[in-house]
Amino acid sequence: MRIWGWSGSGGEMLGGSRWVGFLLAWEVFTCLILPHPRGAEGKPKERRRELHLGGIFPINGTGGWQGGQACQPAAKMALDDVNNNKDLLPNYKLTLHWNDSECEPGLGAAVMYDLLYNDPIKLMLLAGCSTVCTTVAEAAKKWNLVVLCYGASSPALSDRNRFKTLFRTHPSATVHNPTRIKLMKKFGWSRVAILQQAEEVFISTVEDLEERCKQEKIEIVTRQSFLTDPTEAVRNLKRQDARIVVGLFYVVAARRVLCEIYKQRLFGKSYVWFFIGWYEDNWYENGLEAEGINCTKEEMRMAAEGHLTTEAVMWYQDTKRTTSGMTTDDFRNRLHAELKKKGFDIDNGRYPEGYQEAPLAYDAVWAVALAFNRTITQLAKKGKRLEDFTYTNREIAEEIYNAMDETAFLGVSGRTAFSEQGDRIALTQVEQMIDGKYNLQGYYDIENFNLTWYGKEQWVAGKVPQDRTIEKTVLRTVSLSLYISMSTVAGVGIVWGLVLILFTYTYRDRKIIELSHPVTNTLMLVGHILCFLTVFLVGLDGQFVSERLFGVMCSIRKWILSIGFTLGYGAMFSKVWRVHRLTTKNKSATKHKIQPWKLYLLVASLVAVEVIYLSIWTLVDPLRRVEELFPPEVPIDTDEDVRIRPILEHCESHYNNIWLGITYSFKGLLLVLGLFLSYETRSLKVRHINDSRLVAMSIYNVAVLCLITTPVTMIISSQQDASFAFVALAIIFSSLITMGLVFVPKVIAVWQEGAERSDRSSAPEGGTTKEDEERYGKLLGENETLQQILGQKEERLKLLRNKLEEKNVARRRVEVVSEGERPPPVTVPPTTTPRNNNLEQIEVCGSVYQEPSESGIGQGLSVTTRTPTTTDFELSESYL
Ligand code: ABU
Repeated sequence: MRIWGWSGSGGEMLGGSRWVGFLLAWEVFTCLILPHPRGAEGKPKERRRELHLGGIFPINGTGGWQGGQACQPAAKMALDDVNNNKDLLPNYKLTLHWNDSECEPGLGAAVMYDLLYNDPIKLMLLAGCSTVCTTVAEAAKKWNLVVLCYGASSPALSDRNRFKTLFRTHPSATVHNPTRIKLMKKFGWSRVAILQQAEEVFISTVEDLEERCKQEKIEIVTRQSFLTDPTEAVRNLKRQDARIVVGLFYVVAARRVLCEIYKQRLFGKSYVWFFIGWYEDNWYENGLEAEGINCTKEEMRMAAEGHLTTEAVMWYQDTKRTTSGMTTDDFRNRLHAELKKKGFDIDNGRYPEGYQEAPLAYDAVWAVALAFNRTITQLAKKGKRLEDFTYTNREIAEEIYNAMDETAFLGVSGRTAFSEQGDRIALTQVEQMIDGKYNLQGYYDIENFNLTWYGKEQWVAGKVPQDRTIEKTVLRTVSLSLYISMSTVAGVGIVWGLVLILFTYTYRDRKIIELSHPVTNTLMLVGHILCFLTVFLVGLDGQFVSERLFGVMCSIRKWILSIGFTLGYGAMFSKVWRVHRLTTKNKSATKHKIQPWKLYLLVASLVAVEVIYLSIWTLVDPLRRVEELFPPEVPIDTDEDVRIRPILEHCESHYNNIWLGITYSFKGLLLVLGLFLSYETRSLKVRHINDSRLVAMSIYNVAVLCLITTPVTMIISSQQDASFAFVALAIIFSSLITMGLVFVPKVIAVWQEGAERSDRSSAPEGGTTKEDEERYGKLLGENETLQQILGQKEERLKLLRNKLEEKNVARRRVEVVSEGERPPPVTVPPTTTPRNNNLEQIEVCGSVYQEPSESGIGQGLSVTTRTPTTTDFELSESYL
């Protein structure tokens, strides 16, 4: 490894420790052989003693901070200036021995050991790049060496216990954090993310930032770190919907991050990136090819547009002359000249890395000179000399340390002094990239919490980006047109129900109404009206009622629908139930009239059970308003950075499933039982419940609709329109069809009766009327008469048969007595009556029954008649 250095006065390059001997020999030669150089006054110049410094500069590395590119020329300038300043270190000359660390801690340590294990003894070390400074500063104390870092921002270096002999002219990276927090508060960002390279400098900065965010109640939504490849970390930021991101990384990593930002489209109006401000101005365009970055300059520029940077102010802002005698502009001009000599295209804005920190390197050398000056004075008081320092001399080391601690001067980087932790106190500046160039936006004085803001920031679309996607909750409500149409139909149903109640009451004495149990029918109609009413209530959602009222509405509609269903269905159920009971009883029982109270009792029992159940439900675990949240949706009709979070109101109890389970089990059982009874009694007509078959049909209709609707509405409960439409249509259809089936025939019959003004009434559906009754009685009488006639005829036949038999016996006897004079035998001709003559036709109840004769042979007629059962039932064709 080569160690390069330059002599403070001449600046010529020397290489390696082997040259030290040559140097000494040259010194001896010049002192003894050559004439002494003369001062201005022509006096021989006193020979200047050399004070040696060790320098570690990051220059040619591929990662980290290669700030030595500008800092090394700046340090050389400072060395020249110090050595040329006759008031400073008189009779001494500072010499710097340095090498490149490439910002690699391992290489930096090797450079340090080379400096320390090779003569001359170094009085102090200068170092740059946090990772190298950390290594060097931790080790240097073993050699009683003070380390001064001109380019290390790691907050970790502020630990005095760990880095006992460290000073730095570079401010700690923590100075950015108050500035960042200040800006976040200024722009109303309370949700931020952090993306960092996995280096101690950034880790410790982030720890400090997290602490400050916590104090200021700023949420850190995610903290992503990466070693070299930021791809996944940037993707994670996108997944977490990070909008305001603080990025902490060295410049090479920054380019990779920026390219990924472009690929993930994490730039533009919705994003703000905070970058570190010490990258050179055109950092995002440099080295793209060499570093294998897969983005064009234009893409990088697009991604970089609008980002903010924070940085400690490293250039003295005033025009005053500094301790070195230069103004900031003088320094800049000289530095530019030096850099141009080194081949940097400064005129075209091509600054080397470390350009920002160059004043810090310059001031570092001045700080050393000033500290040595003070140390020499202090040591002189003790009769000691600075040049007598060895790596084991703690006394001189302490003097150097104390002198450094007390050093304060106005440098080209501003006022240079060191805190107790050896940190530089500095102002921070904020810049924003606008049209590819950094624009100064303001300063923040972290000591006085004073933000100077110029208000020149620019945002895409002219609006400060949001720290998150604003989520607007939108209540999903039933479509108004659907609600109105369903409610209109339900309203018609209610009116129709009321008309039918009036009709039933008005014509309650008509046989057709009377025999259909008008009270039960009225209960049925009331039930249907309540069900229609529920259609209005089911559609009354958040667009009509407040949240509190919605909860009350839940219970009201539950009660109304349940009671309505129980009345409507219960009334129908009671009819088919009675019909079925009658078919299973003996004939004598069926001869009695049906007791209406039995129907009412059944309906009342069902309603009572319902009321008890609903009361328990309402008291124990009442229904309340529950919100169902849907995944956020991106609105298509707006440019705003919003997402819509739909919510849907439901009525639920805490133990909803249990309550629904009980409800559906009970009602399901009732429906299935109703279906069964309807099927069983499908062919029966009962005189005293003349509309039982129509009611059975209605039960089919209601049961089928309920059994389909209930599971379907549970499945589609998240689709408010479909769900409402399904429930409403089920209620409307089942009620209207039932009302149509049961009541329309009655209305027609009554209407026809009234229109014809006739005594005869049509019996709808073969139902029994008054005329039927009379005809039925007449037929019974006829039947009895016929029975009597038949009995008489039977008797007569029997008599005739007996007589015939007797005649035959007498004839045979005559033949036996007069055997000789036997007359020719007499044969009785066989009966030749056609078969159908053996049948007697009897009309019963309008039906013709044909029964075969018991005696199909012989002359006698044997007629068996079947007496019709005089029950209330008649067989009829099945309607199914
Ligand atoms: N401003 C450059 C800091 C470099 C570093 O801390 O490593």
